[in-house]
Amino acid sequence: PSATLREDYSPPDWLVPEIALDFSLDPARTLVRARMTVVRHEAHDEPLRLDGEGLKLLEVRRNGEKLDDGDWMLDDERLTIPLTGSEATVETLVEILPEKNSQLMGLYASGGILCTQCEAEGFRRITFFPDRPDVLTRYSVRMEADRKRFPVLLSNGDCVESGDGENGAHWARWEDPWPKPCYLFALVAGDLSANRDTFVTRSGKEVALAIWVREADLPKTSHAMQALKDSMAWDEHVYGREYDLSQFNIVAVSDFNFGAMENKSLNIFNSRYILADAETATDADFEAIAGVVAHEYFHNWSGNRVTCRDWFQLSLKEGFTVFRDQQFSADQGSAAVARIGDVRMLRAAQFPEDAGPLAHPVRPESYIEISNFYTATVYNKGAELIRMMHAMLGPHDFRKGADLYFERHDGTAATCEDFVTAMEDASGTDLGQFRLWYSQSGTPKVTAKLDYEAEDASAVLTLSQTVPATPGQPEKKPMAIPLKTALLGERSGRPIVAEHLVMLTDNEQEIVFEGLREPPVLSINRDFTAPVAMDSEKDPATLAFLSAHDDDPFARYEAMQQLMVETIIDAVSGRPVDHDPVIEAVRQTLTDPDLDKAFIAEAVLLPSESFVGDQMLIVEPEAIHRAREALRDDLGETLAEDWRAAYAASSGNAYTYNPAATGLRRLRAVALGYVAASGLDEAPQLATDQFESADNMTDRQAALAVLANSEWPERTGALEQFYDRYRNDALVLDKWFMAQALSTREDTLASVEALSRHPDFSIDNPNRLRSLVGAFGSNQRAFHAASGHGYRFLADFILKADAINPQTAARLLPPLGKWRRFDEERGAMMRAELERILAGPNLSKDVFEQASKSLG
Ligand code: DPP
Ligand code: ZN
Repeated sequence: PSATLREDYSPPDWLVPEIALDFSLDPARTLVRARMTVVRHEAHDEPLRLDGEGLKLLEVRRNGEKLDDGDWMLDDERLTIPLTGSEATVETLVEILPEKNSQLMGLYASGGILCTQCEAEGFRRITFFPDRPDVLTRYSVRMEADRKRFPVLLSNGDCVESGDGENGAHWARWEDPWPKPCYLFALVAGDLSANRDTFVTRSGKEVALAIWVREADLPKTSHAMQALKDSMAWDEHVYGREYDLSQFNIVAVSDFNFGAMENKSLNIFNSRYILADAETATDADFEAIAGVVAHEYFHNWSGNRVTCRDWFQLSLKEGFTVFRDQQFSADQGSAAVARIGDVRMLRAAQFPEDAGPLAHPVRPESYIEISNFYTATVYNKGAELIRMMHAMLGPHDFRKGADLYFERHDGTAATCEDFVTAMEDASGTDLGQFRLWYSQSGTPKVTAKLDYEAEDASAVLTLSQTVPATPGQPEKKPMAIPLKTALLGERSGRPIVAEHLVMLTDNEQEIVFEGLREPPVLSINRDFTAPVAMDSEKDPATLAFLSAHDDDPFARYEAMQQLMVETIIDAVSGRPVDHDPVIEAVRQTLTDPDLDKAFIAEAVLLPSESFVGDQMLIVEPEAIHRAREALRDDLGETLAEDWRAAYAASSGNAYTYNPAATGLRRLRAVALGYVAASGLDEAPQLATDQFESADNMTDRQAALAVLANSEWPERTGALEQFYDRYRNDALVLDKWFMAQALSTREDTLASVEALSRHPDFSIDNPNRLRSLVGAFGSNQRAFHAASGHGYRFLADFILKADAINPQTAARLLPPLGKWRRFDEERGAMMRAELERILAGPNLSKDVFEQASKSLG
């Protein structure tokens, strides 16, 4: 397979201002007639080339006239039609087989519903078309289907006509007035019921809202509906962006590669990001639903009104939209806790990517399969880039920049460069060096050292940066790194130099602070201003001080995390271990009455085993597990009374969903975990009671997780009960698989292997596959079992899944790419599995690219 390069971009030869699509829908065999107007774009002699994949071509017409086979050319990827003149009408008729479409790209069937997924290159699996985001087209869509099986027919825009057909069929015609790239096309046909509502925009236009699900799921749609209305209001209020059509539809389906898709006015969602009620969804699920509903809605401006010129610019819409949904979520509850969550996610998914063989810039230079670039780098690091511009420009100028960007590029396909230029022009800030963030991959490493001169009451801050070599980028230039910085007084614990933005732009830089009233302690990269790995050479006492006193909640959390990580790494490395500073810091935070409960819960949680592993040159999974468990047990035992008290204080409330209540449940879950670690006799009973009497899924799942990690005899019964209770609810059953796949017990690998033969396991459903096999790949201890059987298990599944759904298969692969970070035996076994995958028959481009780069 060959690579597509960013530098090879050239504008389309032919534009398609209009298309009329006519679907004769049947899951077994669907006919698609496409009539498009094509217009020559600038002067050239190129024929019309239309992308197509897996289509059975039945007919081609040019300007109304049927063409013979010799008049056009067809290969695996393309239909080529010679055209003269500057404009023509081209018509094709193709046959597709939705029921056989297991890739879930193009038109497919999910639980009796016909639906589409076109981003990035799925439209070519529906009809022949120039499948690239810089071709913007007005769509008119007619569809006909059996009325009984498919009573609801939806597409983009508005339904302008409908009626009855022959033999029990009915039809509808939808028109979308806004030209759009084909990846935003959508169609749905099915037996669906709607939760309907309305939203009145600030200029007084009424928008009809509907969330379409199976009838039995209707009661689970109210949270998503509220999130949609909140998002619509938020985007008007914060970005001045109003909705631009008279209806907005969301459809939830059970089989979906992504979380959701922002098709113009017809969002299609993975049901896990729509359906929720107290009994079946956790607080984290509720938050994720609001975040994804907001994300897809925000795409209407950042993605749809202004789209991407080519797929190398994916972060233009994704980075900006993730930043927007993060801002939205921060506004819904505790901003500090939201920020901690963003960073946790970035560090769990993006930092390892940036440090491994699949590292790529936020704006990649090349790809073999674009589906492989829907990554944490493009999304989450991309969002951090937007956030840094927000920090450098300030909210006022950032908004001016966003306004200018929308004004300049509305209705067009733009680039990341266009976005940065708009920010620059609106604010007068020079972002020249900052642009390197788009082209250089790798997480910059920043060291910060503060030297205090008591005699002249001054201090010198020495900052330095290095950007590590990454695949294809051996040499790096210094980046422009914004760092919110303050100095705290060592005696008072108060800020003595107020927070301000320091720009690190050279390899090394010195900053002098004068007039210091007392010895200073450095607080830097507050609120995680820049996505860097910070080494500020602080001793445990200083970290403990900051974890108790830093006035920036993120920095406070960060100091505690660092203290915990260093303590665990000391133990792993065989250095003398002192748990006391961690225990004391946790005690102070846990018992601080002024702190928000949700914040306490985040702050006292130990870093994950994989995060600790990521900080080591060579990861030692067993030793990390042991050291972390030892610290957990010590924390549990030494602070047993405090955990019991925190548990009791956060218990006994009837379920409600609001930030205060979710904070209490979060702390309760964390406290239960530590009570379990304390070895208190009552722990199994406490967990079992919570499991059995919970009036909501957050508490029940938290107890199940503790039980699933335990060696207690109560474990088996709890897992059985959970299964019996929820066996008919696919989304909850996913949690059951996941709790076992994430268990830190010794026998997890064996139990995951057994679960993969469970009658409810299915490799075809991406959610189920991810809940078992995906979760297992992220379980450092189990996946890296010294036998190598974890590697073999994952590789077997990647090969099996690749034959069904290459996109989803390829996303399971990254854990194997970490082989350089493990000892020789493990590394060799991981490489052997990658090689076995590469030797697989009929390997997809998706898996080929990930496996070959991972070996590289
Ligand atoms: N559906 C994916 C997202 O919203 C791709 N656009 O991020
Ligand atoms: Zn998105």
